[in-house]
Amino acid sequence: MSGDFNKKLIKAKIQKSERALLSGGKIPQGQIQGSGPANRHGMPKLPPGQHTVPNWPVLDLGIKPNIPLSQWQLEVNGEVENPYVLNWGDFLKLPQLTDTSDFHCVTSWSRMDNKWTGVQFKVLAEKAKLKKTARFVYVTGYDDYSTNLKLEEALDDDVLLVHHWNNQPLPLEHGGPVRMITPRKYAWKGSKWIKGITFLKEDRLGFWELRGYSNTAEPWEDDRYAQPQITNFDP
Ligand SMILES: Nc1nc2c(c(=O)[nH]1)N[C@H]1C(S)=C(S)[C@@H](COP(=O)(O)O)O[C@H]1N2
Ligand SMILES: [Mo]
Repeated sequence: MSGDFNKKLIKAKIQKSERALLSGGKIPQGQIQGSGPANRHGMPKLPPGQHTVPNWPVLDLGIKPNIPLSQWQLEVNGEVENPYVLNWGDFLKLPQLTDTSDFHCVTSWSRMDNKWTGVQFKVLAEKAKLKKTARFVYVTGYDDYSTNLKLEEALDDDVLLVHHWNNQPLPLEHGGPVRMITPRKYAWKGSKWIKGITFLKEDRLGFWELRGYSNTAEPWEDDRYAQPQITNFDP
């Protein structure tokens, strides 16, 4: 499958993050102060350097895996007492939540007020019965994408594995049937086409975290880029 990756696109993104780092890690158009009413996280609704878009752009690695619901599985494992695999029916039987939140892409667009329906990450974590040693989370997608979070960040109330967006099934190009969303982090921290969640003792960098995106990824701190540890795509 790795032959299908859009290496040109990945290379261009790495180069962009390297250039941005040279200019201080901020995006070149400069700092725009967030405006609008404070959201429920006590922050301006729009993070610095972001602009809102009415549409929803699609970003991926050049692959859009099409997983039939009959074959869809989510595997949860690692530093847990109760590792498990869910099929589609199991997933829908978990408590479902509808929540409205914003989506901030590192490339500077934000799509505000998305109505999401899905399962809270923390529900999946509780079901797994975390060991005390679980401190980090590593998430993988059906396209072999990966990303990572601190456990406490992943347990935020608004971190969801969503299957509906604005009352419609999540479109394939946006990660359907199920993707993760991380409204308080840049959007690359939420894997589309989610396949696996592993709880870890130590942090493990994901696809973009290895290739020049910030590990902490704080939108309200304009925290976008970091020194890349890998500069090519080498699966
Ligand atoms: N599995 C997977 N998840 C992914 C990505 C990807 O390439 N593969 N791209 C990330 C990036 S960089 C962004 S900005 C968002 C884009 O989500 P969207 O295409 O729905 O806008 O998904 C993130 N999650
Ligand atoms: Mo992105």
